[in-house]
Amino acid sequence: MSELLTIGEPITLFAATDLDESLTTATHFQKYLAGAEVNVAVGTARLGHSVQYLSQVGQDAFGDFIREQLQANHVGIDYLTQSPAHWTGLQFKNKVSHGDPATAYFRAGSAAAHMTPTSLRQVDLTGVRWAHLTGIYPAISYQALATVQQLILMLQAHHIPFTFDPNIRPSLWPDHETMVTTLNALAREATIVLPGIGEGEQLAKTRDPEAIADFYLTQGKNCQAVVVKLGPAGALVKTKAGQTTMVPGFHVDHVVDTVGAGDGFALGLLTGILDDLPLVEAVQRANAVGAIAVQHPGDNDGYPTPAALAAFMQANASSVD
Ligand code: KDG
Repeated sequence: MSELLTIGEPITLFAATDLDESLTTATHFQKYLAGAEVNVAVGTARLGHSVQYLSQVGQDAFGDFIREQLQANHVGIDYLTQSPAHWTGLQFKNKVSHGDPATAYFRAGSAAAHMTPTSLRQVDLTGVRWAHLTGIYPAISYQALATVQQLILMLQAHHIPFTFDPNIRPSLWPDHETMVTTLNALAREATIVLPGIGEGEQLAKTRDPEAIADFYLTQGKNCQAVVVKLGPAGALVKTKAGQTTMVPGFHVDHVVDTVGAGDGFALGLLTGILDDLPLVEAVQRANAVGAIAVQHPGDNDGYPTPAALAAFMQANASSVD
């Protein structure tokens, strides 16, 4: 079995190549592998750790594309099935010189949305050291949510810790209250919660990073630490033992695309944990992978190899914001 297990919906992403055109006017697109948990899996494998990605795609050209891309990126696909009855999810995004790109999803009723708790029957947790869950996959259908809840029970039965990144996607939820209640219920089970500052504002109803951390540390059943992502400023870490550390981010001159940076942060942290780094050093690595990610157009194409990560951290040690 692999060190890391994650579950999610893989997406075939078409990213516009013409700058500052809307999705209506853009004419040229490049095809990429995407999906929040896919990104984490790809980046984790690139940093030399074994990972299994649990999902379902359609028996269509894009499902084949995703399977091939995962294999090419050394992500384990023991638990990737292809359904003849449902399509693979698609996403489009434009290319902008400033801010976040516009995105459009075509994923309702996708193959991944049709997984159920019985899809977990074959999963062997022997040797798994950590799992990573996000708030995107449980948002896409009731079956997906039930599957995640079942996986959490299995992880807990095997004493396998897991990170939870809320990854708020309001358009995937029936309403705001359901989103907040469900994401907080999932976060309550996690070992480490990774909210962004904007997510904390919606989920914990405060913009104070330490108060966001306290919200999850107090509510969590097994929460050992909360890492609040503060964008270019870095991240605030607070542990159950009460230790609070502000870990500054790395300066980036030119941001190409912010999508995938949060997943880069998560995989930096996860690989740091798998490498037995102290938590604050794992968060430094998380900041570095996030900073590298924003300098590339696809979600995960910019994630570093161990050599590229070491070179970036050494070269930019003095440029922390
Ligand atoms: O975090 C990156 C994701 O936003 C992207 O890959 C697609 O899964 C996706 C989503 O729902 O936004």
